[in-house]
Amino acid sequence: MPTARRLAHEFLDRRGLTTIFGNPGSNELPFLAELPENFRYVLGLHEGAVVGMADGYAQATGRPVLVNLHAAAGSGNAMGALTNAVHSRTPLVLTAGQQVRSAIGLEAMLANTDATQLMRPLVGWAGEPSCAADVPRSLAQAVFEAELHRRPSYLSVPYDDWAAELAENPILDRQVRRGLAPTEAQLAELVATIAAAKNPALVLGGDVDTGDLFDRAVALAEHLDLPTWVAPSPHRLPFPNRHPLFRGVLPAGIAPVSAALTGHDVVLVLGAPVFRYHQHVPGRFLPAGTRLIQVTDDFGAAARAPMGEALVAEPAPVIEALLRKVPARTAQRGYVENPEPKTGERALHPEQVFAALRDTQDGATRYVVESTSTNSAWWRQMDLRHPGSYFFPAAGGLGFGLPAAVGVAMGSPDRPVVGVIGDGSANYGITALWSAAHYRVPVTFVILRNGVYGALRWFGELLGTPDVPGTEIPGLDFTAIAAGYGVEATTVTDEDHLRTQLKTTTDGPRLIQVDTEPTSPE
Ligand code: TZD
Repeated sequence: MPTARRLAHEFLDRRGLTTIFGNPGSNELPFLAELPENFRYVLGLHEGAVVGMADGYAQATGRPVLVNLHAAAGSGNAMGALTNAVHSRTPLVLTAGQQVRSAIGLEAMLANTDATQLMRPLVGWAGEPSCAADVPRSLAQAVFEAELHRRPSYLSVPYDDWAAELAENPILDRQVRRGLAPTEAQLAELVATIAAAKNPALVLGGDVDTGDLFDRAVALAEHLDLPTWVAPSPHRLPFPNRHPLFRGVLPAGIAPVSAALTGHDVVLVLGAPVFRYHQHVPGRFLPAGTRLIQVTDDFGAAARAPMGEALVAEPAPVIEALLRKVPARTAQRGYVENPEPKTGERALHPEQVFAALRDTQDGATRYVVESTSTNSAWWRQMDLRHPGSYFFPAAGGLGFGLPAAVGVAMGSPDRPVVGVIGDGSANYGITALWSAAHYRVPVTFVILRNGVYGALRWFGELLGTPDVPGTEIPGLDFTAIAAGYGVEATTVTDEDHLRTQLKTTTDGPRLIQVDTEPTSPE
């Protein structure tokens, strides 16, 4: 008779979840024993880095990924990074080892007390099998919950369950698929609304890129000559940022969004919450006379929106219906040039760094960005034309960028990957450098060293609290830190040196530390 472990491995194998990101402890060892040869275990040295790498890998591959955490302590360490995975809707399947069943109630060391409550409200579903015989089904549920809800799930398994001998299990053959198409009537109404609109606009969210709809979104915007924004606080780029129809990233405040959309009678929002505001700037949610229609397959995002209409459906069939049924208008195509980069006085301006990346890196490069005060410089200087070119921490939780760059590079060996990381942000996920070195992951980390928490200084001004402590971080040397983790590194201070460095390639990880001038994100 097969063991619970054998059935679990077989189930994961059949579903293609054969790369496991983890940091193990004693409770997890019985699950990891006898791992089939085609499985790969990617070790991260801290659970924040484990989840960041898994998130990047899952986003790059478009597939659910198994994460193995150690009991309550490892799960707790993972929670900060998990906030990002929740908002990027990454289907991470988190598993954690539990004490043996007889030791949970008496709270022996490493008992995960109330394990199913620990990760709420971040995970969409959390479970612990009620008996060993229910382990394979529970694991299947954890995978399907993550895939169907596009939200991390969590399964805690007592470690004495894995050796239990069980009957063959029909769970191995299950197929669970997702398909949320609108009805014909809903499509017809939407088509009529857009066809009748005098001055419609398009707002795209990260789900458009996640759902492989980047090119179709361009086709739609060009077909209908739609001015196109990216929804506030983007974690992916769903549209080429130098396209003549691109109007930019909508500001993340209530009144500024309303101001930006003024003059449009219909605003079609595809694959985004409405909206992910950040700085609190109260006002009208929408300009007078503007009708907003949100199409999302995220039930929660539709339910909690403060205004507008929502159609809960995948954006893909909506895009195709509009392309087929609304008559074409003439639109501009192609790409517009970037402005001249601003220059720094005492150190490089971030715009000089980004212009150098744009000029030296392959056009298909994937960028994982966690540099918070350089936002406007980034969009002014980059020219991103390909799907899956941009990844940012979706909940603003630092510690995503460096590990996610490793995960994205592991998940897409066919495209170069560059992590653009602030000198503050880099510290939260720094141990991923070791994984990058250990697995020889081809990834370039560009660390922008401005010596401060730049975004916080800007926010301090915004909130009328400019004199706060804790925003200076002098004295960090990432070349020394990188050397300690086994990653080769250099410091550059001038533009020519930066460009020369960026043109060289290696088959493993490397880190370029660039001294930059503090700037404001707007
Ligand atoms: N801790 C975590 C986990 N996430 C956060 N977002 C913060 C703290 C607060 N925070 C920001 O929101 S931005 C920022 C902090 C500390 C500064 C990041 O500094 P940096 O980039 O050097 O990476 P800039 O360009 O200097 O802002």
